[in-house]
Order: sequence, then structure tokens, then C-alpha cells
Amino acid sequence: MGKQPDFDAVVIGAGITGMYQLYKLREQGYSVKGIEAAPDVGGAWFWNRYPGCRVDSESHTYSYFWSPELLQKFNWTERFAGQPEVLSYLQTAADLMDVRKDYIFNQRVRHARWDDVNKFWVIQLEEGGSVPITARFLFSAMGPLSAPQMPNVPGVYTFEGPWYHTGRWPRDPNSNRGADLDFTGHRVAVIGTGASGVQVIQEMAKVAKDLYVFQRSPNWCNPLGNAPLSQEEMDEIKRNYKALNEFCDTTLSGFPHKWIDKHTLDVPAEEREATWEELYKGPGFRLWLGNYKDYLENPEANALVTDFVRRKIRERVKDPVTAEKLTPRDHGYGTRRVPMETKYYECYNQDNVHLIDLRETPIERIEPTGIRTSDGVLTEVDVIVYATGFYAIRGSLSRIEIYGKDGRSLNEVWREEGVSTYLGLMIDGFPNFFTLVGPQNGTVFCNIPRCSAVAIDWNTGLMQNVLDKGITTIEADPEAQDEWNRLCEELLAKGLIGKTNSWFTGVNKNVEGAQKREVLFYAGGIPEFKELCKEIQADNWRGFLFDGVPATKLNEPA
Ligand code: N01
Repeated sequence: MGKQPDFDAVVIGAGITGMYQLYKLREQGYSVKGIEAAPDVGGAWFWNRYPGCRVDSESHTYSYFWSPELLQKFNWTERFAGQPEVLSYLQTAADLMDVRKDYIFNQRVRHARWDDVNKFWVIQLEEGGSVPITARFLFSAMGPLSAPQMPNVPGVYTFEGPWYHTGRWPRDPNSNRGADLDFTGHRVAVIGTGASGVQVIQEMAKVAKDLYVFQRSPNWCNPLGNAPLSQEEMDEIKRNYKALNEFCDTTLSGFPHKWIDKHTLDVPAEEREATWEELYKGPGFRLWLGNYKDYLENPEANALVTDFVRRKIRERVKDPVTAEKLTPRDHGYGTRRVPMETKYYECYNQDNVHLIDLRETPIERIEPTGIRTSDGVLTEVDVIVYATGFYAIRGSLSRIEIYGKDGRSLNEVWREEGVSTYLGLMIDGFPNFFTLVGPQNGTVFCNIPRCSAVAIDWNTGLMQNVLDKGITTIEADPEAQDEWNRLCEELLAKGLIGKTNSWFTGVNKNVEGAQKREVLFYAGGIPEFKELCKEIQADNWRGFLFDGVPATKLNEPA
């Protein structure tokens, strides 16, 4: 064997996933170093500090359930916590795991290269001078929604007033909040009406003199149902964590919502309507993920729910023309991420809120004083908020170069051959490289703290196997990888989500090469993913190669 690496493992990212991964490796006895671009922990919750940013999983389910101590220690004050509180939770978790001491903050990985002679990763940092870090194993925990994306319209950087992207909101250096920016009396433009846009619009509508919403694709939004949590309620939640945990373990995405075990069309119309009425009020994703079990597969069922939500928009928005503009036409309810709202639709009943439908008049360019649309109108504004989202799932990986065994980069491989992984965790040709909450992993379309822990707890077993047997490399078996791709493809093809353009299916009109749908999504749900992982482990880590051979052949004489 060649040289020894500096560390056993490097973890990229100090968000929810990275912190836990680093902690687990350290607990196992690995020497580990974390690298994080931000000055502190928190990941998405560090960067997204825009007004109105809050979690739309029930706060108390958005937790590290592996730590009973943390569950008992932390008191949530709202059913759906605001960003500062979620960040404070993650800071408390970081203290408990004592992970900060193992991170290099304010540093980005520029590239990582597999050294096949020494069998380790050589990791070059952006601001790290000429000395790379070497590590036997590399874990990417950069998050599925961490690469902010600006719109590809001309003149974006010519605007002379202040502008902000929701995913990189300026921060208050002395608190967990965003910077103290006052939009009172300003003319504000918001571009984008996804989950971030909806949240920020609700807040801007309260203070802006004029709020101009530039909407390209409306979404089917639902009431969040937020409310304060009293200490008594929190105490009750704490007493019931065990049962809650067990229940969430049985649901599709780790949320406390479960399908109704009935087919939509088997239910009498009146009963359906009453059920939807109830679910619509929230809290949380009840209508989306607690609906009749077939509505995201059967187009007829989907059309009925869609009609219900359409009627809700018409009831809530006074002007029928505006209501129509706010109604999606190109996808059914639930087939894209459902933004959660608090009086979002009612904003459009206010005189200071103006909706600009980009399906009728697309943005032509951004100019020094505002936004010009294709009808020639220049909407002059003081501030622009880009709520244009992220290059999702693949984006964070695509923004660094990772060179595998044969010198090809992951970007090149996926560009030429399409996204392909084993379990969404490893990629053939990239030994000892683990992609957490990455493409095709069962933990991505999920309540991330709950679900990413599933993958981390499982790969802890894999890493133990490495320790026990003195293994140097783990790789994905190409055949197992092909099989996994086929499974992901089949599962996605069954449902309506797979037939809809959205970040779930990898479509991003702002990114070259991301115009077509891709299989980024393991649609089997977290309980099935967990079972499958268990079975693979029991079957001698089927589909993984250890020092080039399957686990069953490890001890065979050469
Ligand atoms: O991003 P998005 P997001 N011209 O991609 C529009 C999570 N999240 O930041 O759909 C004009 O959903 C774009 O239009 P279109 C959550 O999982 C969680 O809002 O491409 N418009 C769309 O309307 C969420 O799903 C919370 O036609 C342009 C918007 O910008 C994910 O993050 C809160 C444009 C982007 O919407 C991403 O949400 C917030 C252009 N050139 C977010 N380019 C929680 O509560 C883009 N758009 C936990």
C-alpha cells in the first residue's frame, strides 16, 4: 500500500445530514474532518433567512430522533417553526455532538480526485492554498436544495437597487435571523412562486408599498395551519415521542401523515368532499400526503382533488381573472411540491399586490430600474427578490468536480450517461465516495433529519464492516447499479409525479442540460427503502465490492 491519508474520512457539509454523518464516523473511531462553506453549522437553515422562512414539516418531527436527549431538551414554540428556531435547534444539536471542532468553516471544496495508487481522495479547497486534504473516504452531505439558481434572463446583474436571492439571504451577524432589512414603503418585485416565493410574498405583502409578483408557473398551495405550541403541548409531545417516531417510520416520507387506505373513486362524492375540506385546513401536508392512496397514480382521482383545490383558489381570490392566473394548468394537485401558505391567496385581494403572469408576458430583461416584460412594460421597483429556487438534487454535486478512478469527472459521466447510482449512495467508478441525500437515494423526498439518519445509520454498518475486515475500498457493483436505476425508473413511471416537470424530476429551465426529466427520485418511500437496505446488508452487502470483490469472496484465498 502507498501513502497514508490525512484522515479516514472527509464529510462535505455541516447541515442536518453532514453533522450527523461526521458524528457517527467519529463515534466509530474514524478520524474525520468536515468542510463547510458557511461560517457555522445549519446548512439550508443557515442560508435561507428570508422573511417568512419556516419549516413546513411539523417542527417536532423535524428532529434527530436518534437522540432522546435532544428530543427532551429542545422546546419548539410553534407547530411549524420559523427559520431562526430551526437554526437554533441545529446549533443545539451541534453542541451536543460537539462537531464544530472537527469542521473547517468558510471553505468550499473545489475538486476531489481519486488517487488510485494510494487509494484515497485528494480534496482541494477553494481558499485552501496549495495543500490538499487527503482522506480514504469522502462523504458528500451538501443537501438537495443548496445550490441557489438565478434566472437565465438578460441583464440580471444590471439592476441598480438592492437584490436578494432567497437561498442566500443576508444575515444578521448577531442572531439567527436575516439582516434587518426594512421593505416598508418600498416597491418590491418577487420573481418565483415556489415554496420560498410563497413564504416571502406573504410577508412582503404586509409592508411593501407595491409588491409585484412575477409568476411563471402557479402552484397548488395549501394552508399550513401554523399555531403557537404551549409548554403543556410541548410536554405532551415529549411524552409521546416514542409513539410518534414509530408512526412516522411507517409513513411514505417520514411525515406524520399517512394515506387513507381507500381508492378515491370508491368513496361517495359527498364523503370525499368532506374529507378534503378537513384535510385542506392542515396542519401541514395533510391534503398532499394524507389523501386517498391512489390520487397520485390515478389521473381520474387526481383530477377530482385538483378540482377541489381549484375551487378553493376561486373562493379565496376575489378577482376571478387573478384567481385564474393563480391556478396551475399544466399539472395536477400534488404532482409538484405543494407550497404551504398562510393567507397567501388573500394577498392578491390587497390593492398593493400586483400579479404579473409571465405565461402571458415573459420577462424580457432586467434593467437598472426594474423588470421589462415582453409587452414592453417596464415595472420599476426599488428591490428585487429572486425566489427562483435551486439547481436541485444534482446542483451541489455539479458545482464541484469529482474525478473518479479513470480520471473522468462525475459531471462528465452523468452528462454523457445520465444519472446513475447504487442506492443513491455510491457510483460505479468513484470508490469510497458516498452521496448522502443525493440523486436516487430513498431519503431525499423526505423529512430530512428523520430520513437522512436512515442512510447514515445504515452506512455505519457498512463502515463497521470496513473496520472489522481491514478493507481499503468500497465500490458499487455496476450490475447492481443498473438494477437500481431500473427500479427507480419503474417506480417513478408508476406515478404522476414522474410525468410532471419539476425539481423532483430534475427539470430546471435556468440550467443548461436540465430541460428534460431525469430519474432522480426513488419513489418507493422510506419504509420500503429501509427494508431494502436491511435485506442488502443481510445478503452480505449485496451490490458492493470490497477491495474489488463481493463480501462473500473477501476471505477466499487468491
Ligand atoms: O424553488 P422552486 P423554491 N423566470 O424551484 C420560478 C424547499 N423549501 O426555493 O416553476 C421566472 O420551487 C419558478 O418558475 P417555474 C421545498 O422543498 C422548503 O421556492 O420554473 N420565474 C418557480 O416559481 C421547495 O420545493 C421550505 O416556471 C422563474 C420559482 O422560481 C424547494 O425548497 C421553504 C425563473 C422557483 O421555485 C424549492 O423551493 C422553502 C425565471 N427565469 C423552500 N426561474 C420549507 O418550508 C425560476 N423561476 C421547509
